Amino acid sequence: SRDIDRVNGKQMVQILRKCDVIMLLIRVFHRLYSSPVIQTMVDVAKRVEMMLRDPEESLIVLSGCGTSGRIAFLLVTSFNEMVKAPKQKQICSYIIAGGDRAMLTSQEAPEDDPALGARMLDKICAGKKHVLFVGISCGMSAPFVAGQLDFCLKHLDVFTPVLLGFNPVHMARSEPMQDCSFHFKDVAERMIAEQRHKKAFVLNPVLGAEAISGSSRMKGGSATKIILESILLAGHEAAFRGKRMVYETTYSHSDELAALIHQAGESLQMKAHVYYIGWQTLGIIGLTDASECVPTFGADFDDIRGFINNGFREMKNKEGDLSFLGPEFVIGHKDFVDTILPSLSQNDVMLFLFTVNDDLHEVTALADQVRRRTSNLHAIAHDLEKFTIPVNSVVMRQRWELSTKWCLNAISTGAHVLKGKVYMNYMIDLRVTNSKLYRRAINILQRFTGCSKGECERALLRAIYSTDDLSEDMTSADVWKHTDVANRRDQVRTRLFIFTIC
Ligand code: S6P
Repeated sequence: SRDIDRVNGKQMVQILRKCDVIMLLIRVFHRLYSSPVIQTMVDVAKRVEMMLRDPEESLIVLSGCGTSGRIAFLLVTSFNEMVKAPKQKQICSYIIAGGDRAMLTSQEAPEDDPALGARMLDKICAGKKHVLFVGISCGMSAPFVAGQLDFCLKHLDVFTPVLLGFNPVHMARSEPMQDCSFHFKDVAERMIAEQRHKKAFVLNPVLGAEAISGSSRMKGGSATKIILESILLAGHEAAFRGKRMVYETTYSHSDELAALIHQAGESLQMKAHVYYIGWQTLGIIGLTDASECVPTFGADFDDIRGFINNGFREMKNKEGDLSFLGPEFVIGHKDFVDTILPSLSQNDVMLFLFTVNDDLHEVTALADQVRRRTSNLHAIAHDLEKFTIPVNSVVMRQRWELSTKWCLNAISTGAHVLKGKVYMNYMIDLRVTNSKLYRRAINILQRFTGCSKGECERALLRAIYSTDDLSEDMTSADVWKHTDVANRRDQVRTRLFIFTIC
């Protein structure tokens, strides 16, 4: 993908398509090499079954930061819907670092806090006798998740921890964590040791690099969804077969996708907007994709925005209606009609996301309203035609969700590439708001300047502290002190950009 910043939309879709197919080959690859990955999935699926047999005393928790937490939320929503548990007895629960607001806005700082992760997990599991905990960290790096796994390892009588990530354990992060005596790699190694007694599980198939280096919202997020769905449904054979069909159906529309990338790219370049209007879980996929553009490409929250039918009522998130938190949290279709529609222009791209199972009268009525203001109106609409083998409606919806995720990831990534937010395949418009991003910023500077690590770190610190004369206090401070300063500067709207002049 190194040339992704120089190709047209059609070639971009081909590059992304090749990256996504690697995920689908995991199963073939691991079977060929009789990998333990499939066995581990079966073992974890058995634990899910045990939890379902004893729902009163048991809980399944999916947890992660950023995209990993958003995927956890989506999976939990679908799964609880499938088992139709009444709200107070939900068998499956999610944790996202930073709380529900992190579903719509990037909250990078809590990702660095292992104690916070452990506290949130402890709270949510109060009174449960058996907890299956799945900690998701694509890069095997998030301290928040490490803190939770460590907590589980100390209470193996109640917890069965599972680590889901896409790096080998020896490449897990070994950097010290805030107020903590262990690092991520320590925890991953302890998990491996417990796996021998089937008391803990590490699921870490290798996916290869992301199309945009470090943008784990793409392949990492999709693989998290595929793997956990397979486990939760305890039917990984059928699920994988279905996913391949989704892949073929989605990418058979490469020309239309390329055209949408160009439309969206042009809009962003004209400082216009892209609006996703989604129904049900496709609305959640739209909200997620839109909110991730802020940390991934340094976008403004209103460059690409998502809206869902019935707003927070449809989201059914734990903390309820968050619209009082600010404009980023205004997400209902009605809000779109009241606040955006009156000033919608021909340069804005409108993208409707729905399926045959949605209220098509409602879709048509909204489309008619939009058409009065612009003809730049598009849709990703799913029907049943392509799928000849009958499957239940939950599996069908999961397939529509994955297809929509792939389309939106391609459109938002492609549009930002065209806007110049990616150099080669690096996200160069980066805010240094947690330790992972701090390290990434230094690596990017090193990669493109050829200067030493020390020189690049000092350059970064000079930018963070806005001074050419770094004091001893500044250079010797911990990483989280630096990211804290960078975060606070962001609050006064001084953004810290890392960019390359080429
Ligand atoms: C990546 C996204 C980030 C990550 C988050 C967690 O595209 O912007 O928000 O999801 O940093 O990463 P990980 O490696 O712990 O899943």
